[in-house]
Amino acid sequence: MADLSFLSWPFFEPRHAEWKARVDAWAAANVPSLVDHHDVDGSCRKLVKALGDAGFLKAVAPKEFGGLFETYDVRSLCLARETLAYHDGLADFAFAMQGLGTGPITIAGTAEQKARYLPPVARGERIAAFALSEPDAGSDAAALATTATPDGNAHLRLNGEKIWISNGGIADHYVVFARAPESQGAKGVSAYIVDADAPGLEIAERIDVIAPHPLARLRFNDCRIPAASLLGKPGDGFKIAMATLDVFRSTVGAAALGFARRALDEAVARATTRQMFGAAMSELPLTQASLAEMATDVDIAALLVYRAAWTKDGVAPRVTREAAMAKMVATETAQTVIDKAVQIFGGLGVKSGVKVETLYREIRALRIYEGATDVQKIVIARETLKAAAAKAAAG
Ligand code: COS
Repeated sequence: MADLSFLSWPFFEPRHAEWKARVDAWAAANVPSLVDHHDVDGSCRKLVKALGDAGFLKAVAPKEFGGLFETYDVRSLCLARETLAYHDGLADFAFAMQGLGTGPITIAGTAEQKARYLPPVARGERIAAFALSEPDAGSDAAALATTATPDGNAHLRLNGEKIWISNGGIADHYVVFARAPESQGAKGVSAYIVDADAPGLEIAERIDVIAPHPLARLRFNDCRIPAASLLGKPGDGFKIAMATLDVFRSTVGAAALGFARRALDEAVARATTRQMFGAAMSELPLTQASLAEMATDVDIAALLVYRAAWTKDGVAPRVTREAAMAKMVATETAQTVIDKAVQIFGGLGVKSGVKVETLYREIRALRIYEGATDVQKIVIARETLKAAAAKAAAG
């Protein structure tokens, strides 16, 4: 059982400890029977339905549309992701994507769009996806090339490709970012809700990765969508994407934190039971040094993740800097913590299916998706320089 003392930090209210305990008890009782890592599509469908039935997906929708909070309680999202990730990466994935794939609708949708898409996602009856990245536009998201061309007054045609789309192939809708023809840069981008059965939308490739989950390359071939699929105003798409990532980047850090806590717990259990040189391995100073570094890294990550979540929940509407720091540090430190756990396990640590081996594969993508560590550095540096310039201008 992971250390829960962090729940008494001032970032939290009593309801957060209750929420975490509920998610934890549910995951312990249900996740093992829901997850089959050889059938990720089937597992994710079952997980989404079960998370919906248990009421946890209500955390991704506003109260008015079948959810729990005014918009988001990022601390609750982070606690759910941390806890689910502690149990299983796919359980976390299923929860997280329902949030990311509806974030732009919650942030910028009309009442009609929200009423149509959010309640079924919160009940676990529809699966959501977020389609921003392209073969030639990953970190440089404003360079995306997919076009949305007017087709009469009431329709648009999408043309282009999206890649690394989580839930690609099983989603019921995709939030797709596309630009006006001939436009350039961030200002030309708009966001659209595209139903999975839209004519001209094709799953061009299913992608297998080291920690498998539903993932695809999408192709839009004169894909015809209603003009009413637009989210927000034309040209708002890039800002909608960034505002969505401001919420969900902290939660990626939380998932990494869950993986790291699990690795630390596994390492402690191993080190205290494994005999070496006539004593428990945990008696060896070198093992103790590793455990000390791991425990400290876990707390550093937790402090940054929950600082970002708490700030977003009540202090500041925009947490670009805090979320970027939380995501960068939590994913990087989790990689280090898990690597140390593998080392403590010795040969067993790289045996397929052993928990620390699974964590070793699961953590890697988190340092890349939703803004690679390198992007987070760009974001943090810009925010730091912007703040310094504003201070200088104010005299
Ligand atoms: N919230 C709201 N608006 C934002 C914002 C945020 N967090 N970040 C930027 N914007 C706005 C800016 O204010 C700017 O608007 P104005 O022109 O009106 O001032 C506009 O968006 C463009 O911003 P910027 O000039 O910073 O855009 P860049 O192309 O330079 O952005 C980064 C660069 C690296 C920050 C961006 O491309 C990025 O985050 N890339 C990573 C994308 C990603 O996470 N991909 C993974 C996909 S999801 S798996």
